[in-house]
Amino acid sequence: MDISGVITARKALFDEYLDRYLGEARTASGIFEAFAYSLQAGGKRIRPVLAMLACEAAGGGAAHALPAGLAVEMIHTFSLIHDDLPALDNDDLRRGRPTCHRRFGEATAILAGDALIFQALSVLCAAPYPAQVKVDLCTFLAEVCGTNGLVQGEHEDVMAEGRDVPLDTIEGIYGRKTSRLFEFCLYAGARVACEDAALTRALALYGTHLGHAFQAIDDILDVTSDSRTLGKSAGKDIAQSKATVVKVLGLDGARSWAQNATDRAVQALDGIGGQGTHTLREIARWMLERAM
Ligand code: GRG
Repeated sequence: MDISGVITARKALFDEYLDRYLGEARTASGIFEAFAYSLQAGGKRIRPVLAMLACEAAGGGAAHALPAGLAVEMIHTFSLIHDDLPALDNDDLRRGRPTCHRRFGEATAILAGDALIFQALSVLCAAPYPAQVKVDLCTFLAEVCGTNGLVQGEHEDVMAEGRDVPLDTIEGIYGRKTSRLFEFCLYAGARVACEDAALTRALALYGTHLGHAFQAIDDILDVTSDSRTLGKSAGKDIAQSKATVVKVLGLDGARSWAQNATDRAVQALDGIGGQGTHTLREIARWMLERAM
């Protein structure tokens, strides 16, 4: 299977949809300019792609997951803008461009990030999904972002800087700051396509383990790659003494840890058949090898 072809095609569908959305939503404001700058800066779009693939695995068409994918990419972009702020990671480079606060100033970046959260909810509420599906998506999105998700994970990540923390603490941080949003992507793609709760749960669990592997590879690349390839500052984890699996296990140990998480992701799909889950298995293996 040409897995990069599968990803490229879904990414192109998403980028077209995003451009259309921004064309229609455009306002003559500094906030909108910063908001669109960060959303259109590129990025792998792996989260919307996963939502589309989950939708396909659950019997729907990829395009049906686009509003859910856009909402999740907005939340992800918001989290990157805020993560890059001086009070958090204080970064200058993101997606190959100056970070939002470097380009527009800190106040505008904070507010553009805030706007992305609310626009994400607005996109979900306006989506052509049944009312109950929209309620389920908004409810779950709030859960994975809140005090048992993204925000909590980011706080734990910042608090763990410079400290010696055990592996299970790092697993908890990865789970909340990265995996919960992956879990949401898979959940959302399945939820908009079907009413099969067991299938939706299995896909969401795949997303959880995949998120762990993804974050571990992100941390490995921070050490082994360079800023030009990654489009963001490499080498920061060691400089800031971040709590990562690389710090605790070394590079080889971190690779095995990512491999185990990938195996668990693939196992979560056991018993589910179809071409769609075959693609998800392939993508999990492909992600282990990613170079950016
Ligand atoms: C209020 C929802 C909310 C969050 C605020 C700032 C913050 C709390 C959370 C940030 C968490 C964070 C930065 C996690 C890192 C996850 C990660 C691996 C990001 C990189 O993702 P890629 O590689 O980036 O998919 P691209 O640019 O390709 O989209």
